[in-house]
Amino acid sequence: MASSVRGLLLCLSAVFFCLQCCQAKTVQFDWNVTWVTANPDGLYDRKVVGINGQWPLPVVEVNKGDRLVVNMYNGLGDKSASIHWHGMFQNGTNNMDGPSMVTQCPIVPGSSFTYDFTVNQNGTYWYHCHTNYCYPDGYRQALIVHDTEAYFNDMYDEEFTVTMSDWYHELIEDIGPSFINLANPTGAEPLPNAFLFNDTLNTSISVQPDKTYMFRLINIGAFVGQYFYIEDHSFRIVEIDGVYVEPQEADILYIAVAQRYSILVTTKSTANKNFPIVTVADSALLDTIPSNLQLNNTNWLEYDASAAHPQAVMKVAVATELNPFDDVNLVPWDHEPLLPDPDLTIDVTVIMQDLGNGASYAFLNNISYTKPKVPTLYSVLSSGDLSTNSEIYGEFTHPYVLGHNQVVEIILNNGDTGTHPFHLHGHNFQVIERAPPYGPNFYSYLNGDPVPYNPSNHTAFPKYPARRDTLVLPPQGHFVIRFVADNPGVWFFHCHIDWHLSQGLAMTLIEAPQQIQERVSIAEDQYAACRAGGMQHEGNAAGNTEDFLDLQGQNKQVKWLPAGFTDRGIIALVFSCVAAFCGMAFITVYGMTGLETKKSKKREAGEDSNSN
Ligand SMILES: *[C@@H]1O[C@H](CO)[C@@H](O)[C@H](O)[C@H]1NC(C)=O
Ligand SMILES: *[C@@H]1O[C@H](CO)[C@@H](O)[C@H](O)[C@H]1NC(C)=O
Ligand SMILES: *[C@@H]1O[C@H](CO)[C@@H](O)[C@H](O)[C@H]1NC(C)=O
Ligand SMILES: *[C@@H]1O[C@H](CO)[C@@H](O)[C@H](O)[C@H]1NC(C)=O
Ligand SMILES: *[C@@H]1O[C@H](CO)[C@@H](O)[C@H](O)[C@H]1NC(C)=O
Ligand SMILES: *[C@@H]1O[C@H](CO)[C@@H](O)[C@H](O)[C@H]1NC(C)=O
Ligand SMILES: *[C@@H]1O[C@H](CO)[C@@H](O)[C@H](O)[C@H]1NC(C)=O
Ligand SMILES: *[C@@H]1O[C@H](CO)[C@@H](O)[C@H](O)[C@H]1NC(C)=O
Ligand SMILES: [Cu+2]
Repeated sequence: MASSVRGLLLCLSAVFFCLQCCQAKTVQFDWNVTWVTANPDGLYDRKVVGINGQWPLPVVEVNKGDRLVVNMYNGLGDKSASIHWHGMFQNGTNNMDGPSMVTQCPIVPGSSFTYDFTVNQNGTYWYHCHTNYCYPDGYRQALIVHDTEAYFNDMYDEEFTVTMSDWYHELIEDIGPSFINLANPTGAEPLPNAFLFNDTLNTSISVQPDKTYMFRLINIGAFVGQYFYIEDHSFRIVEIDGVYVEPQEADILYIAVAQRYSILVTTKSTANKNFPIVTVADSALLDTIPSNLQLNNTNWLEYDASAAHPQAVMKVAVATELNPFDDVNLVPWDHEPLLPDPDLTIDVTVIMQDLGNGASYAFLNNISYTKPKVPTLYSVLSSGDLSTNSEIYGEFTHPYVLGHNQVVEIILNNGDTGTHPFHLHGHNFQVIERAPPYGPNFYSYLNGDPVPYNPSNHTAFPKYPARRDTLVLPPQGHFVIRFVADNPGVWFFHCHIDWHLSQGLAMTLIEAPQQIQERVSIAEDQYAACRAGGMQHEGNAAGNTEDFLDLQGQNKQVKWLPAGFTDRGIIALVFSCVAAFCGMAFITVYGMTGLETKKSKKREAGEDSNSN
């Protein structure tokens, strides 16, 4: 009896599956990626990465179940590229994930690569270049997956996609080299010149009274998180990073780079006013705030185009006093319960420190991610039985081999005074603990030493933990996440601040390598991309195809400072040189004037905590 019922159910589900796949379509694009000129902030014309001569880039929209095929030709002439489909699990298609030297070779100018995968997820995503730092030059845009079954479909009338981002006037290749540099021992990140709202400014979003609108909000920036609110309107959060959540009333969000929120906004019944949509850049991330940088921006929920469009009245003097909703408290719509105690725990601590060349780097447990000579996925595929031995992936890719279907816990402690939005490829994860929480105490751990996670003294874990793919690590605080290793692949775990990624704030998870070997196959054009760039597509991290345990010649992080020589020493040295140099210049010009050198408060505090 029971088995015949089961048989019937199986049969029915097969029929449904079939119906679904018959409706699914292939969405195909040919993208010729070239430089074009744009001026989104009205302040400066610059070269940006365009697709088929166009910028802003096309928003990609698919239905759940569709196959997405993007044939990308790199027509930039002077820059390699690749595309990461941020938030896509790439289950069975790890080779389509996009990060250079993790799952593929960079696509050099003049060559092509075809991304081809099926989308079996719902919600709000984005795509961006994932080779060195290439996305801040404009190579990033929204990716929307429509779901005819979403529980909130009948709760709104119309939807809008809205991105926000930081924006630089200079090409990243022009500012990058002076960032990781002896002359910048504090690791001060380059300052953006503007903050864009949907790749422009001063936008009016036209609405009607007594209606509900869904806004898909995406921070596609490379560095700065933004607060978001609409004057005199609250809203309901219904999705984060592709995970539907129980509707949750809120009025201020903090959206870190790479995070997404879908919210429902119900309009007022009267339509004689327009209301500022306010975005405020998280100035706590900026080492200095130039007087001409507009941190807060006003756009409008426009009820009446002919009425006034007032500027926002700022509620607080500084952004950090805004009190955003804490995403840890969201409950996924699917009520996936707390995962059991982990089979594998990865316990890592973030620090920022100078290495022997005097430049500032970022570390997870003293390792600053340094790319291997062979993409890690290709090492998995060429190493046979040795694929389960983490040594072959090289010490400086910071590899962890995960067993198939293990429950994995990552404890991330922050020995640094900055916030770091961490992203895991290939999964979303349960957020089981974060301290300090969002709100007035978010910076409270800065009053003392960093507070690492203590497994024997933590708050009760949520019954149905929030899940997402990018989570903010608080200054000097910690977070703990869990996921099931049910998606064989090589997955990058990294800070999504592109500057910090370039400083090495990343590690590599090699999930179920034997299952990767069974499931993932590489198309010829993908290996061809390696050959076009003169790179190997077989071997260990050092490119050794004979002896996978011989890592001689692997890429290594810069050597540590000699014992006794501290960051502080370098900073003092550099600043005294700068001061002396400036001093001389001043003396030349003015005869004699005092000079104040502003040190980064952030780094000062950071060093004290590094020695624990
Ligand atoms: C890409 O666009 C550039 C500039 O318009 C053009 O010169 C080139 O032929 C195009 N390449 C391909 C493969 O379409
Ligand atoms: C946006 O509005 C401000 C203030 O009115 C104006 O100075 C600026 O030029 C506008 N920018 C763009 C890109 O429209
Ligand atoms: C934001 O920009 C995208 C791409 O240009 C566009 O498709 C979308 O409609 C814009 N959103 C709004 C609310 O105007
Ligand atoms: C995706 O959509 C389906 C159907 O609407 C829903 O049941 C499922 O919970 C959604 N997945 C997530 C992760 O929210
Ligand atoms: C808003 O911007 C103005 C001008 O950039 C600045 O003086 C002010 O401090 C900002 N307020 C917040 C809360 O960021
Ligand atoms: C990092 O290096 C320091 C100094 O060499 C050492 O004391 C510490 O234990 C290391 N930390 C980890 C997590 O390996
Ligand atoms: C446990 O954690 C709480 C909150 O962080 C702290 O106040 C308390 O002192 C801790 N207790 C022990 C025994 O460490
Ligand atoms: C990947 O697919 C397998 C089935 O092939 C499934 O069991 C697993 O849950 C999926 N994992 C993710 C993260 O989608
Ligand atoms: Cu970071």
